[in-house]
Amino acid sequence: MDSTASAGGRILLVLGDQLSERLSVLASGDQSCDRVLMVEAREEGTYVPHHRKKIAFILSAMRHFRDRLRAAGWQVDYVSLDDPENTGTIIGEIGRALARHGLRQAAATRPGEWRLLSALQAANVSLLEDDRFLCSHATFDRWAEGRKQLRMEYFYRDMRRSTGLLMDDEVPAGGKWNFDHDNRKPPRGGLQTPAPTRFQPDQITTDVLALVDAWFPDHFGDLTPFWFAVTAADAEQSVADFIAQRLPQFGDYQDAMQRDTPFMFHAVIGLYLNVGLLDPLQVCRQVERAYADGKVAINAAEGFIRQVIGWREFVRGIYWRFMPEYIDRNALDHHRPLPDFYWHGKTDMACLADCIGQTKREAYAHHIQRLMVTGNFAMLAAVEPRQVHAWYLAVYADAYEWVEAPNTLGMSQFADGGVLASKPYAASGNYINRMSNYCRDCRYNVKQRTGPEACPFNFLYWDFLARHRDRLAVNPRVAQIYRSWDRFEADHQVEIRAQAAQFLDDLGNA
Ligand code: FAD
Ligand code: DLZ
Ligand code: SF4
Repeated sequence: MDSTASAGGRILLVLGDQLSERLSVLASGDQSCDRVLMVEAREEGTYVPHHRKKIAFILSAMRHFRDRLRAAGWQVDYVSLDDPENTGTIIGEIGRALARHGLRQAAATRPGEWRLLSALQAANVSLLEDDRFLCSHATFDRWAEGRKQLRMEYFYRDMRRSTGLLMDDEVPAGGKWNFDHDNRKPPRGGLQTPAPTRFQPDQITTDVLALVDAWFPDHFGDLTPFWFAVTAADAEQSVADFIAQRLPQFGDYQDAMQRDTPFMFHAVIGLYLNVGLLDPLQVCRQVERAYADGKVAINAAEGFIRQVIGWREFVRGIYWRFMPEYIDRNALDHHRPLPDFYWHGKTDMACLADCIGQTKREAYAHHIQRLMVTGNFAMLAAVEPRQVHAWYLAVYADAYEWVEAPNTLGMSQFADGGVLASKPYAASGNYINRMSNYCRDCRYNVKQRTGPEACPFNFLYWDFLARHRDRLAVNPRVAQIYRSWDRFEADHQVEIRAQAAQFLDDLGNA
């Protein structure tokens, strides 16, 4: 029992992304007098207009978890979305639950978002650490303290040492910390990719789908077909299938994109990790075992483990260290509205149409699609980072602010001015052409920089660099690109900038 427990019992709040039986607030509880509270809250579905499939996933996983808790002996108050008494907010429901049971204390595991953290603090809910992560806030702060720059690679090495993952005593397995260099194969010749395991909706999910359809009719995204796992057992099955079928090629094709191939060789487990259906260390140990058994090469195992114990933990550390001001950062002073086609996918740019189309269907895009297509375009088009952030938070089934915001504002928009990334991930159409087969079927010509057929990523890229020269040219990693710009004829530079200006004007009026 934790020190805040009272003789009369407490309300133990379990949020929709806290569906782990070893959650700290449950570990602190007493089944004989405490009551678990789970709430389907309209506000949580609408503070950004979440994808319909994402809402259905969370609510169905919550209902399955409720049943597990009850089977394990917990008394659970579960407030469904259509309960006429439901106030629609987590805080409102904590108040009602306290009154209903004549209790005075409520406790929760710290939520994954500043907004809810402040609300729970204001409501006097006692908060426990979320120890499902491998790096605590205190450990991250100790690591970050006094460093001029926070770079994932060094953080990751410490995480390898502290977890012992892929370590031969003090030495990294395979002799190197990072095999990223081997993980850049383009999808030449068309790749056959085994799809993630699809689960049939059971009665609970079927009921939730009808509820979400009725309650969120105007939200973005296709509700069906719905095939996500909604229990820990099924999520574990997904991991086993990924390791057997896609992990062997995960490393090689980690950055590759192929039209109509939404999942490539990716794990598609972020959504399960982030709600607690999977344990990150356990998944990494399974991947490590596949390497030890000779089933996958080091570049695949290391590439995967780096994402989970490196990037995932690193961005969380950044979020909590720099919030609340982080969310409003706009280092490049970008103010254009998010183009409408981000919500319907209708654009002649084949890469964007494919990435947004699959986002609408699946609530999923893999990392390079998020970073180098939708993210890259938004940055080149000078879209306001907060609007980009709200879009990413809404549309992906794995999106929660602690992980989404640093990826969007820091990695993809450079809005944090370089806290997370050493330079902007800006690229012309050339990168997309090298790493995908999108350009082949596009109405634009990726080889042209200006003119009616020119790929918009090309003139927008050079215009972006020209606009931000004062800020970016001082970075030695970017300076060399300006030498190419300086070699362009003055007329060509003017042409590029005029075409970019016209394109962005038209975008605003589309
Ligand atoms: P895989 O590619 O198979 O990777 C395995 C796991 O590694 C992922 O499930 C995830 O847990 C972890 N991982 C990989 N890259 C990252 C990363 N950069 N940061 C944190 N964890 C990572 N990830 C989210 O979980 N939620 C988000 O809201 C989110 N928003 C993003 C927004 C932008 C603009 C960008 C560029 C990236 C974002 N990511 C986010 C990171 C990454 O794109 C997703 O984690 C990944 O695509 C999830 O698919 P997967 O499970 O198939 O991952
Ligand atoms: C994202 C989400 C949604 C859509 N719905 C609920 C809900 O009805 N009840 C709930 O407890 N949690 C939900 N969530 C997850 C919360 O928004 C999440 O806990 C916070 O954003 C913190 O990460
Ligand atoms: Fe995208 Fe340009 Fe290639 Fe078209 S030509 S798919 S817009 S990168």
